Amino acid sequence: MTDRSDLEARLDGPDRIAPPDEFVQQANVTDPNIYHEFEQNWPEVWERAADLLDWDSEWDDVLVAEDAPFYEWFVGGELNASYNCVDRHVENGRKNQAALKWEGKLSETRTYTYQDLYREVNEFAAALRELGVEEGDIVTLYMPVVPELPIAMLACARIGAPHSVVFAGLSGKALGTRIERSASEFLVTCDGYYRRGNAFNLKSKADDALLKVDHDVTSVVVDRLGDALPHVVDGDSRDYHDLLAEHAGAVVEPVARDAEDLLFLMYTSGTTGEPKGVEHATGGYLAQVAWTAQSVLDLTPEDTYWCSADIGWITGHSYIVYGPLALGTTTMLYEGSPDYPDRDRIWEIVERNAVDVFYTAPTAIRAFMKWGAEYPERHDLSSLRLLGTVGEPINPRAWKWYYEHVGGGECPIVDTWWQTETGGMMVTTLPGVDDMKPGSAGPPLPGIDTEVVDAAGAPVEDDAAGYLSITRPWPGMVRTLHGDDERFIEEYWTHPDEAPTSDQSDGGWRYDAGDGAMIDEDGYVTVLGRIDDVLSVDGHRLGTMEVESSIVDVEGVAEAAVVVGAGAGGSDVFAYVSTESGRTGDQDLREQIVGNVERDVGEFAAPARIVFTTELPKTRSGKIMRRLLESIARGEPLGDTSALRNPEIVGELKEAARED
Ligand code: 6R9
Repeated sequence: MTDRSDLEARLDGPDRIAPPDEFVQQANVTDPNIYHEFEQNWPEVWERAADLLDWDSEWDDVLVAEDAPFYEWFVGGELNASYNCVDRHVENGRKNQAALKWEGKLSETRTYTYQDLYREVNEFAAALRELGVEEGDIVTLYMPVVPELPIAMLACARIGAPHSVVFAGLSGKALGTRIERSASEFLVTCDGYYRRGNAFNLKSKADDALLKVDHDVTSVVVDRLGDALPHVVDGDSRDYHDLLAEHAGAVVEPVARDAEDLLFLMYTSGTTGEPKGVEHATGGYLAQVAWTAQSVLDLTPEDTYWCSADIGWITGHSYIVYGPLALGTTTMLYEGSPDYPDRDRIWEIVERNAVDVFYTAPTAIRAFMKWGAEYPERHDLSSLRLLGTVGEPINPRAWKWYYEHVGGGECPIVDTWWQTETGGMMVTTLPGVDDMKPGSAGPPLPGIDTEVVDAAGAPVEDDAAGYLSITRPWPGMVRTLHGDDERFIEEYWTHPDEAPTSDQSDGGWRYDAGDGAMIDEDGYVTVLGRIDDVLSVDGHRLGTMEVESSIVDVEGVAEAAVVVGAGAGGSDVFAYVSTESGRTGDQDLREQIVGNVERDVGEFAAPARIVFTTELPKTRSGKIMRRLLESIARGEPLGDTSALRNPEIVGELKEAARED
């Protein structure tokens, strides 16, 4: 542990912290010239990322921009993601190394070596084939963080069937919509999982979903709960472990997939209630996540690495499953929550497994900070070498707490900005190269170009706030929205004619990230948060519309607006609800609202607090002033309220929020 006074001096000094020497000496990337090299040799330099993978056939072109913004990467190349994440490590003499280490909710543990992973991926791939899954068929996966989830993902990838993972916290209704939209005819789910120690039925949510789907769906059910819940396998369902037994020892040749073939589909929230089916291509995606896992997370095959996200979201896809496994690392899977059975659960797991690299969300860090340093202090965390955060802006205070109390002042922190749509990390320091500035994510990665622009698309000055945009394509980028090319262009892209600064050589299109940001004189990007109606709840992305439309479905509710509160972990959705005249906001209405949101969206989105009001604060143009509601929810100063049509409502809301 670093000397305390030295650490304090470093943290109190100018807000710029150099990476600790000991880290730099062993880091995967240490040459500052890497930025220049990428610049000089773009886009060919991206071959470095692709070279981390084994290809069945070499690509002809690194980038094809002919049909921009439908960019194509490593065109003509062929590879298989499952082969890259599993077989090649077995072939390279590392079959006995742990690939997955799972920590279950009730403190059960399971370890899969690369050989074990190889066996089960092959057996399940054979089972999927037998069930009729063909190359190109979309397989929906609806499971909590159990080993069978990454195994099913890799089995799909092996036979060229794109997966569509739906977060287990989403409702049956949300699952049904996603199955219907993607015309997916196969579902792999499980009987249930534990929530705070109680058995929770997932299969019944999946059954609800299937009732609303018009086509036939064949499902496979994993027995997760044993005797804790009756394991139901009925009708068109098959039992996962029976299928494995039937295909024991089967070997399935990995299918050579075109670099541009769909690896997976991931539904994410947008500004409207309609989920967007983000498509990721096999070659570019895998290259970018492997490269960033190596250069940013600094992973090596010897590492035990833990990303505490849920595999049901992009962070889990890219940095629990594909990135770390492509590099042959040991990746941890954690099913539980950070405070069960106690608030030192995370640190207990880090110590027991000697975790080298830990990656989590600011909302979790703020909860750790609130619980107090005594919890990490109970454990020996000296195995840690690097820390990361993702999902939302991290405030400098939480950053410094993480640096000091978890990293012991000896681990760099990478604050990684990226999105479901970017596939992999985009803006972050390189931990072996760059100084860190708490609160600022860092410069765009080598090969990535960002710009902060005003509403007209012109770049703003240093340190001025604007819209974050990306001015060149990148390998892991979203290829389109499933079945909706038009919406893809509309949502994200500005045409070169309207983008005054764009370089035309790569098609000239500019990607609009939907975030507010500022860039300082060193090129460091500080992300301010979403500028659209998208919330980040407990690290998960959620459209306000999805929740609000579910609330206003309740009889007696006139209008609703949801925001996220101070974020001390767990669901922190704060709902403001105005009622119809004659209806008062009572306990019964509260319960109905919570029940509706749980049913329509999922339990993670259920409001933790509901404030009833006579009216919502609106601007003169009739827009709900969400920023104000957010400040009230967080107990922050309200700022300028002069744009309000009904300023008198503010006092009432503050009062009601205090009482609730
Ligand atoms: C990976 C992921 C994307 C949105 C993104 C932004 C926010 C992510 C951030 C960050 C500030 C960071 N975000 N990382 N904001 N600093 N380091 O989270 O994907 O669920 O699609 O969310 O998350 O607002 O636009 P996704």
